[in-house]
Amino acid sequence: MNGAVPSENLTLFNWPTSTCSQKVRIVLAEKGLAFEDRRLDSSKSENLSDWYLKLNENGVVPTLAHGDKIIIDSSVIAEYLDEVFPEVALSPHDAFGRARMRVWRQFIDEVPTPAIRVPSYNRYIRHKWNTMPQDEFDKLVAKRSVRKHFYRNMGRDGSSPDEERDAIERLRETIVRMDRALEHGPWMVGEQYTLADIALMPTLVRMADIGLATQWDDRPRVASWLGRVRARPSFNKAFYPGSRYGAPGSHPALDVPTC
Ligand SMILES: N[C@@H](CCC(=O)N[C@@H](CS)C(=O)NCC(=O)O)C(=O)O
Repeated sequence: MNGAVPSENLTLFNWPTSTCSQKVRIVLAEKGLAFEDRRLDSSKSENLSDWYLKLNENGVVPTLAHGDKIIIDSSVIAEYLDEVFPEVALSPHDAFGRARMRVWRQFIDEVPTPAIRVPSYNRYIRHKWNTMPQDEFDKLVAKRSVRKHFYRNMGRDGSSPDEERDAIERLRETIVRMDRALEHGPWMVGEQYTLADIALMPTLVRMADIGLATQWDDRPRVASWLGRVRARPSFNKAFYPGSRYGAPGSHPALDVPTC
């Protein structure tokens, strides 16, 4: 439990270091919603257990249970929470503003979210895999659904230098777009802090934690945006000790088999 009695019958199945889980934890914190924090054991691949696959056939975290309703996919969960608990609004009130925010959602889910996996695995996680016998690795990969091909392509040794370069290029493209949008800030879609800010934050925190903060050395608007999101009370609630790589109190990298 996250220090409060769940008042809305919300349970979040997640794990500390997952960027998609962090996104939903920020939404919950911004809205002041109490929830049961059900942390899956990623070192035991609990996300692939039969009981969890019944909740989320993709075998990924997070999953939200709201009473007997099950919602999957972090962007969908974030919008669901914003609709069902509108008191603290995290979306613009006008349709055009919401459309601009959702353009960010599409871009984030397509570009930086898959890109950040590559340096995260290469720099932290592959050390877990490359000491594992090949047949054990193959079995774990075969159990996966949506991530099977990513793991198979990556193999035990991590992604190739070309793939890492491409991923960093996509992350850099994200920073450049953010910088352009922040000209009309202070937030990604203007005056209001929205789900677009929340969805970007875990990727930038991860970039900083794995040595990629230099990507915004020449983009002071992005650096100050990051300072502003980190100054919000929701930040420390969502990024508690043990939920970040390379940060004080961080999760021991070798025990983290997934990002
Ligand atoms: N589209 C999903 C993606 C979730 C996702 O990829 N979660 C990662 C952790 S950040 C995961 O569970 N990976 C499991 C694995 O690699 O086996 C969402 O946004 O919730």
